Amino acid sequence: MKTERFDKKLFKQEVLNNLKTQFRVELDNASQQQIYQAVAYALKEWIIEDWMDTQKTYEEKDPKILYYMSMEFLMGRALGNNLINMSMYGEVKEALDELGVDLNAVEDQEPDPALGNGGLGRLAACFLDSLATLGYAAYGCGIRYQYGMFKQKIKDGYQIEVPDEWLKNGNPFELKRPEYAKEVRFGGNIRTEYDEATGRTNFIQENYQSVMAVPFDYPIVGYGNHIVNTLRIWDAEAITDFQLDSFDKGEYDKAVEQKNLAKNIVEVLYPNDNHYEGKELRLKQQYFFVSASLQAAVAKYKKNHDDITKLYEKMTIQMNDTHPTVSVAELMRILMDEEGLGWDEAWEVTTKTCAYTNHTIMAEALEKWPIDLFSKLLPRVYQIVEEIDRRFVNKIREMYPGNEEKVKKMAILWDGQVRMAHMAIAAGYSVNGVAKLHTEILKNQELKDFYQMMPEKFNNKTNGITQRRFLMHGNPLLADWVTKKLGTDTWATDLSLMSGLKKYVDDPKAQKEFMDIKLQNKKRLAKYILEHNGVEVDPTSIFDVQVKRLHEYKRQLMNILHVMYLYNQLKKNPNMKFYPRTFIFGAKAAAGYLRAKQTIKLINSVADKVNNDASIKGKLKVVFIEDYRVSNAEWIFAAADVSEQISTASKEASGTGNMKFMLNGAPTLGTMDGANVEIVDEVGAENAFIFGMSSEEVINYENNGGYHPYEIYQNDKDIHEVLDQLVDGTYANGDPELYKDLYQSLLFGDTGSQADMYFILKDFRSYAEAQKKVEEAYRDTKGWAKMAMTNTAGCGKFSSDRTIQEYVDDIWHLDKIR
Ligand code: 26M
Repeated sequence: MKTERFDKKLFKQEVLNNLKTQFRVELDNASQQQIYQAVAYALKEWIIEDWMDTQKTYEEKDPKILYYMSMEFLMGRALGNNLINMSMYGEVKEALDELGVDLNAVEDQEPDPALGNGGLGRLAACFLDSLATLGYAAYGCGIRYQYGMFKQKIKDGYQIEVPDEWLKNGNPFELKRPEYAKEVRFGGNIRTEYDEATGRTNFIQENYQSVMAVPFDYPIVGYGNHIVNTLRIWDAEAITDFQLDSFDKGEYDKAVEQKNLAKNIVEVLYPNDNHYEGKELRLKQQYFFVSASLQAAVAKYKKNHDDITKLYEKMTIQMNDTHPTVSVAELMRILMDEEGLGWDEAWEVTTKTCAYTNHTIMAEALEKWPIDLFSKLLPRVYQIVEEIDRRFVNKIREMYPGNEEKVKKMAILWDGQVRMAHMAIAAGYSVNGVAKLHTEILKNQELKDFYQMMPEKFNNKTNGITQRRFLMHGNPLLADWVTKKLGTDTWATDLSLMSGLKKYVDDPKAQKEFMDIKLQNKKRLAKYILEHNGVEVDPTSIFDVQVKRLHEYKRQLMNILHVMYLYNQLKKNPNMKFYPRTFIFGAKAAAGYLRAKQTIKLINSVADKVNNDASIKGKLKVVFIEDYRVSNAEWIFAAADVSEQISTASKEASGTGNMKFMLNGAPTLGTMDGANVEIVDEVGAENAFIFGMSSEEVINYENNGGYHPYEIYQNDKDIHEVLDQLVDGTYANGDPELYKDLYQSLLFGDTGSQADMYFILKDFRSYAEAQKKVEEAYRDTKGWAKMAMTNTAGCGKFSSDRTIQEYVDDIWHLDKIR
């Protein structure tokens, strides 16, 4: 099926044929799902050729390979994206039109592969897209969860979690590779045995349980370059009877246990974002995919190379947060126990191979495994961690003689715990943060001692996003307009060209075209909202959007409190000057995060009340979009006027939604946090609405025991009123208890935690003022168009292509394939 040019007739034939051979149906009788499958399989035939060619080229050219290790890949739908990257979207749309089939409806049949929580997982997906597009040999390595991120239903305003059966109808794009299966061992004990012949001590794991890790490969299609990389995610299968040692055969209990282990290990993605819980199964997941991936990577290297001590010349491992950092010890194990290297040789290879990215400074996200859990599950790996720690502590003592405070702060093993970040930093050749401010906070606060000891390891890599999905696919109207204005479509692989739009920001015709496209996209979203929420929203109102995971530090609560405040004003003064506004929220809360769930309920309660109050004449609407995910995100970004990025300064490592809004022409309403700082650098303060405390101020308060929100409550009557409404039943059918916890958390805190830990009341006034400025700015139609266009024109830096090129230049040093 190798064709430089798309053959429409052939493609249609393929689709009809697939319907017949797979489902025994003619087009007229086929369900939409069957049509989706038939189209996807037809496309796969096109992809496979490029996939095989790419892998053959890699074999021949022997480039250095990146292994991007991540517990999460939030890929989103593949069909439309693959069509875009293969430059086949328009033609396939036409082909299907001729068959009387609507490509949009077909795309809508694909379940969103949601093997990720939020920012970290989506970043991994953008990185894979950019790596393939730039022509670098790379594997994404992860887990093929049976159930990805839960589907969110809203019932009576509450979040309900529904299992995500994304594999129910099979997956046309995946390829099972049983020939690369690897065994992964857990538990048991380690027997040491002196080997006379080699003079070495062997470490033999006994009485363990094991599972087979079986990889499934997904094609990652580069844009317009025929390069197809691989996302390799591992499924678990039980070791079958005939694979058991003869000694083990007949051990019925063990066979059942191993079956359960295999079933449980890949069952479900933990739906926590930025929050660690010391669950044994989670550690099993981590070791499972790390061990399988590294075994496969080393085997691949050995196929074409003899000298294992040069491994780092041909492969590098990027650890996406601490989740896969057991890689460090597992690579040491493979190099020593299986490849026969001594400690020093193995350490040199490992420390030249592994690199670590930090994505958060939230203390509750740091992974610290209890030693007894860790050592029982991974007895040999734990021995290695002990030795890494012993040597690292020696090094600390050498550098800081007599300073046991340093040991306490930096040791890997401390207080009965394995501190995973410390191991990653001790062993990694690179440690990076994900935005300038974040990296500075790492260097000067969170990881200060490590930075002082090993400054050469630290570097910044500001995040980015792929314009192929978030503009070309998500906003085709704007994409076409940009191409027309720039006279080229090469911004698809060079987003810096967007700056060429700057010359149009004052051009009335261009302004009108730009805002017209925004209106079309707002109408598309309004229709979606009507269909899904039964709420009518006015496409000419300001679409003010906050979509992201629900977390206290992201302050969705501040946003909705501000809506309550506006509503109070409108009620008291129905004729006040007020530009119609639609506040749009989308967010999943971790299943066990009560305060986050209460916030969702509150948003929905406010929506109910406000949307049904005829007295405010529809000037204010509130919408909570159910099941926020990659596919509906694409539409939401395209339709947004205002991008809410309102985290407590210092808490949001980077944010990437902020960049997707900017790309689509929505100015940022935000704090000086994460990558917002760099967005303001690019567009200028006059093209954003910045408010609130700086990160220094926040950190200062934190170091001095917080502040007194109660004083604000007493002195500010509007805030007083809004807070009282949390406990007087206004939004709770008279139930004063429903939002009591939210109220308490703001004014008094819990035992052991500060009142209003995220400075909501402290920043409230400044937020409300910024919101007023938004309204004023929006009234100035031309001024707003200019501001929106300036954001789109200024987004060049935030392509993940730029980010990946920086990782390649400064960290990975990969060879470019042409
Ligand atoms: C940890 C332990 C157990 C279960 C789950 C976790 C866990 C899962 C996801 C912890 C953190 C997780 O994600 C963190 C994350 O998404 N961080 C975000 O990363 C983005 C990409 O760098 C940044 O843009 C965001 O600012 C940052 O919050």
